[in-house]
Amino acid sequence: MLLYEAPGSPYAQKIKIALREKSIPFQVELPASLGTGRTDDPFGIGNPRAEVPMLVDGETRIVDSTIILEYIEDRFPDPPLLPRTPAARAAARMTEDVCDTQYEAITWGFSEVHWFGRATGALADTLLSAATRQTRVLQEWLAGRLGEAAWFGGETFGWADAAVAPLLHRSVLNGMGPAPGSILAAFYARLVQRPSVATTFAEYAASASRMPATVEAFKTGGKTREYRDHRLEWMIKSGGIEVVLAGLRDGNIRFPWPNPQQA
Ligand SMILES: N[C@@H](CCC(=O)N[C@@H](CS)C(=O)NCC(=O)O)C(=O)O
Repeated sequence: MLLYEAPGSPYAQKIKIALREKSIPFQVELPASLGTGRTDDPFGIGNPRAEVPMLVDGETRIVDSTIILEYIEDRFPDPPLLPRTPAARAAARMTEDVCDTQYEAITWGFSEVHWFGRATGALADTLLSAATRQTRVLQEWLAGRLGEAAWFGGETFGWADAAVAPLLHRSVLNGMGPAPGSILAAFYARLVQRPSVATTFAEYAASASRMPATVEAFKTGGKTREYRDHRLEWMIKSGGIEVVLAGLRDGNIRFPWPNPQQA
């Protein structure tokens, strides 16, 4: 199986953790066209939004990390990542959904300011303090769902843990990790010991040296940032509508497929 991915993508990290938990061998490829929205290469086949992750399994091509996770669980049921009871399965999916939407948007917003320099001065302060406050809300919500359990699904590492891991890790790297001594800090300490997670985080760390070149490609290399879904919502609700307007004016942001300019 081939996974089109980017080591820093939390959605791709979720899939790599899941594949590793199930001991499924896979190859990875970082698409050269990522960040352009172009679909004229193999990565673009069956992937109109040109987003990672995309899983290729023979003739089957699947996009969207939640749908990929469902596919992996259906195709390789052992060991299961979803818990057994309908209620617990729904709980795992709800945790994943919040991580993929609200939590991811916060970490993305932080990067837009910190790495991509979309805001400076007072606007940067506004956006970063919004990210800090919202991260706290999300982490409190997660701690409430975890309770005293070792993992989100109970005693066994599973679906929700794979979804939480990349976002919690990103928060830690951003200096917004859980409070020392908290339930979530203890969970994070367990998480980084897990081989599937440790390998995935190590790949992310190894890719960090490419970050300045990535940032440059978005400034001068014809790449544009995709302001999609909850990310766009985050930027606007957190006080960054000017960032969106400047990006549109300067032509360095884009919206998802279909392109409004397309015939
Ligand atoms: N809903 C999708 C979101 C995937 C996504 O947004 N991926 C980002 C990387 S983290 C991407 O590929 N963006 C395309 C781009 O920036 O051009 C999923 O769950 O897989």
